[in-house]
Amino acid sequence: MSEIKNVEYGLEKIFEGAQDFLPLLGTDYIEFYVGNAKQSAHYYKTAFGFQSFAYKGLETGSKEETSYVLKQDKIRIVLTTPLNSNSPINQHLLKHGDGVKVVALWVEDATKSWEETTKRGAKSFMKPTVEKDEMGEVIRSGIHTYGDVVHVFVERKNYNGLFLPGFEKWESDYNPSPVGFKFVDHMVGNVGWGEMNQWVKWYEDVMGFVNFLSFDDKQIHTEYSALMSKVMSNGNGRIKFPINEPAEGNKRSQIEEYLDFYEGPGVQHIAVATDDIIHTVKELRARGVEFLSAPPQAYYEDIPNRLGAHMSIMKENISDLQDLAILVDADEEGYLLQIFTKPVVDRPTLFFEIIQRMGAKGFGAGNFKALFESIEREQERRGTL
Ligand code: TYF
Ligand code: FE
Repeated sequence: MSEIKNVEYGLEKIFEGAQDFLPLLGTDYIEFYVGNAKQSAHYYKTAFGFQSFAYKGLETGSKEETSYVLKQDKIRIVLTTPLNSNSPINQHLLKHGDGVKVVALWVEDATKSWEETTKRGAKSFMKPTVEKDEMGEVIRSGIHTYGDVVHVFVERKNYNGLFLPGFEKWESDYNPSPVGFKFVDHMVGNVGWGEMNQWVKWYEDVMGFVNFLSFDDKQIHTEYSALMSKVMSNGNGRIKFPINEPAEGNKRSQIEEYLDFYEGPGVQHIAVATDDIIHTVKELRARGVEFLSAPPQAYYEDIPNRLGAHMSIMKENISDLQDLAILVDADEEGYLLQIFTKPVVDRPTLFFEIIQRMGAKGFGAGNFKALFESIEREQERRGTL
């Protein structure tokens, strides 16, 4: 069912096409605008094993907004809420509900990143701005991308502080253990009908990314719904942004459902890497995280067949995977294990993916059918299919 655009994806070869006017060192942080940052922070600690890291709010002199920063290995999330009705954050909350506002990227030079991208057509969100404290200085700049999402470039080479000037260390007596999240593997954006290719071109032209995998509606469809997806990557492969758009099907595409409830394009899912998905998923389930339901028995029976030669290197026991509803897929280079949470907000919008790559560089195309059927079972329950 899945056809991979660049079949021999020796990655160096693919990334050769990428431009290096925007060298990216990694994901710096992901900022969510939420209605109640205190309660969201408790949820991300309790349920997802994030650790208390930094804070700004009334106590630190921040009068307009409160932000909690949580960390788990290389992942930093920032949960921000407005403290009064004048804040522009309210507009975002009113329209979208809780969601991702900032996908911040770690760079060597935030000024150059802003200049290179704005001169290629990016709309500025934030001019290069120096923020200082006794630990040094951070320079940030930002550009708008799809919907109300922005990319902020963060330069921290002259900074030894914890997070950013203005934040204090957040010490808490409540410290649930981590669940094994390591880093952000990819972050996916949903864009409007017919808009995918213009955003693909935007990531190519403005950010120097390359399109390294594509899935069209002939590959990605079930009996009911369809979508199209193209994966964009930067030159070193550390930043991967798949972009989805809805396609015409017999019923409402999950992407259309997202666009209706988010009231526009936005971040659909954040995929976090673990090196022990069985442990991670057991922990998450024990802490109340809800996942999409498992595919039928036949899916698990077919795994040896689908994995072929990779079966001999597979360490996990199929019945453990089935018990936890974990999905498996393989490509030329290895296999991968993945699972998807139900939406983590009340609107059917943002969700998380947990992924363990055992050599595979793909996105689980062999799982799309089973995955989309589980999503449709949820849409059916919500009456939104
Ligand atoms: O990121 C991906 O491409 C995979 C599969 O609505 C996927 O995680 C694609 C579209 C979608 C949900 C998951
Ligand atoms: Fe994904």
